Amino acid sequence: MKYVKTIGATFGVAASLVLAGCGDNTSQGTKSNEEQVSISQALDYTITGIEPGAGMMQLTEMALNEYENLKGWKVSESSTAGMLTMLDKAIQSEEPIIVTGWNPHWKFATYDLKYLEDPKGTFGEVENINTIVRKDLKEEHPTAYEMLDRFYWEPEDMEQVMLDAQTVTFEEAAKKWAEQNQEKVNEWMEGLQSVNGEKFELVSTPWETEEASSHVVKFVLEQLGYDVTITPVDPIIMFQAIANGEGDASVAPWLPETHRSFYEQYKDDIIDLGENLVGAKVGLVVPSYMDIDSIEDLEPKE
Ligand code: PBE
Repeated sequence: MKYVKTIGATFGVAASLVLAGCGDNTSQGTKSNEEQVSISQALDYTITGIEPGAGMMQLTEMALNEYENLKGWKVSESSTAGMLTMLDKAIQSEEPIIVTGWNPHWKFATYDLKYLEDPKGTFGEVENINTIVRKDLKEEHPTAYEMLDRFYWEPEDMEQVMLDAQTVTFEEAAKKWAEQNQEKVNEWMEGLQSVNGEKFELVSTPWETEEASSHVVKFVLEQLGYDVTITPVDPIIMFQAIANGEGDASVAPWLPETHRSFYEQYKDDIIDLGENLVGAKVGLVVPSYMDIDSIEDLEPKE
């Protein structure tokens, strides 16, 4: 699917003009024309969100507090699938929409989208995905600990698994990736002592990015002889489970911003093995045909 960048074909042209090339406060002078509906009004001052437990939802709430021009705005709770349906519907009719978005994600390949500039840096610049393990993992499961410590891949690797998983299961997509990237997988396994069916609990979150990474790690740990379970939970529960030892490890924390508050809360009770991926991103995302570029182009609700 490819969407042509035109200005407000179905959404009023007046609305686009109000915001076109505006810096701060521009709508003030144009209020006289009652016909004009700004993008902010058309959106009913609402950002389309995802699952209430997502780190992104917290960040978006923070943005609503930090940006004065977002006074009176709200973020709607939904699900990732619900948000994607709303995004698709808006794009089909070229209407405005603002969603909580992130990379890696196929929506950027499917639609023509852009991140709104974030001058206050609420959503951070680059996000990383880290590996965390429970405190006594190194002593109890040295092989798994060492493999997890070595686990590191690129956004393109994760995207490959996510792309394949659109037609096959994540299990199969992860296996295929591992088979096509033997060299990398061998490095993660090299010299490690195999185990004999020991149970291993990987705690994850429900998003496709984490389905991809968790299934690749599961596959490799299984090659080393572990019996691996993946349990997807809300981000806060993931940190909690590693902190209290109910789960063994997670490759799902997004840092420094997305899961910052959860991380801060549990950091003394977990072992952080550092990044397993660098170059993710989170932010407010809009279709490219929308005539706004920055969060600061939005108007407060009067
Ligand atoms: N996400 C995808 C998650 C983490 C991975 C950005 C939607 C979140 O907690 O917001």
